Parts: sequence; C-alpha cells; structure tokens
Amino acid sequence: MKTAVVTGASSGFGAALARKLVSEGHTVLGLARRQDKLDALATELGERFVPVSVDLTDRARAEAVLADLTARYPHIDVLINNAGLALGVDKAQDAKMDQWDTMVATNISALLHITHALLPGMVKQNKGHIINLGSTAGEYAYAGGNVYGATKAFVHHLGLNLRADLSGTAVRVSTVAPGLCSGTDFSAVRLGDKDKAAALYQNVDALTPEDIANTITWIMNAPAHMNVNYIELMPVAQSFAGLSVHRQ
Ligand code: 8X3
Repeated sequence: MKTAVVTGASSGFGAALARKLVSEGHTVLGLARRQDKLDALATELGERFVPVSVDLTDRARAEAVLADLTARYPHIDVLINNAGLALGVDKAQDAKMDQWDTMVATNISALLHITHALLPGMVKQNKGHIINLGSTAGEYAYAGGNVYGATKAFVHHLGLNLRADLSGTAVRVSTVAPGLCSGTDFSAVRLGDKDKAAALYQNVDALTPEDIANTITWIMNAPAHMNVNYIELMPVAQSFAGLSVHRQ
C-alpha cells in the first residue's frame, strides 16, 4: 500500500481520487485550502485520509506545512498535483490580469512549491511518482484558452524535463491530460456562472471524475519499470474543431 499526496483533494478530481485510493487501501494526505470540505471528506473516508489545510500558492507557508508533513510521513510514494483552475474565456486582449496571475500562481507556482519540497525525498529513497494534471488545453489552442492552456503546456513540459533530470533514479513522472469532464466545479469557477457551466455539459456524455481517478490509479499501479509519460483523454463526444479561418 502506498502513501499518496493529493493536492486539490477537497472536490472534483481530487475528491474522486481520494475516495478511490482509500478504497484500494492506500493512505491519502489530502491537501486543499478549505478546511471544512477536507473535514467532511475525512469524516467520510476515515483515518486513511489525512486532511492538510494549506494554500500552496503561499510559498513560505507551503514550505513550513510540507516540512512538517514530510517529517510525519517520510516515505511519500506518490504526489498527485491535481490542484488547478481556469478563470475566464475572454480573448487575451480582453482578459483580466488578476485572473492570469491567479492561474499562474495556482497551476504553476503552487505545483512547483510542492514538487520542490517532495522531490528530494523521493530521489533519496529512490522511489516515487509524480503525477501531474495537464489538460487537452495544453496541447490544442482555442480562443479564450490563452493563459490557462499555456499553464497546462508548462505542466506537460515540466514533466518531460523532470524525467530528464531523474534519469538514473527510479522516480517516475506522468502527465494526465483530460478533455471535457463533467461533475466538477471547473466550468462554474471558470465562467463564474453555474447555469452557463451546466449548459456546457447538456446532452454530452462527458468524462467523469471517476474516469480520471481510474486512469491515475492505473498509472500509479503500473509495474515499477513502466513510466506513462503523458496520457490524453477525451470523451468520444469531443473531437477537433479544425483550424479557423477569418474571412473578410
Ligand atoms: C479542461 C479542458 O477543454 O475545458 O482542462 O479546456 S477544457
């Protein structure tokens, strides 16, 4: 059985993943900002879910909390960098700088803070796995995707570069890139409007958080000699729009 750190554990993919991992007998150190949501999950899942309330975008606070966590749990097997968000669908020329800052802080800086804190321990024990949540938005450009897609492209390429640095160790790095997925707050947060978000998923058989959790646990439980570098998932209902041409 493994000890897994899951960021963004209080809802969406993170909560689905925590449920799946605990049901398989693993221990989950569940990180999120919202203590009340973490506590509810801890009540549901029992002692193999350890709630840790922290804002990973705050580097000094993250370092302090993670130093304490690694002292209590020196053998962390898996870090699942799930926390992330999109804000807005405005074109770049109309976008809000605050939203860009928040996406960079959450999707890039917070991920780096925790990766930097946990990676040396994994190398020292010559065992470990970092699984990062990317997105199809990191591979395929679309209008309004601008900084969100770029942060996910960063995540993908960081994973490949980590693998280069980890050559010669047994530490694995994987990126999971989902497309359209219902059953989370992702679009409500992005659009700031629950009804508009619900309309996006109407009459579409989208991916579910359980699909993502199943994929992540499959990657994590793969034999130690096998590394999934990158895996992209879409619902069958989602496809490619083709390249747009603006006509005068
Ligand atoms: C989520 C996929 O298509 O909403 O990362 O950008 S999409």
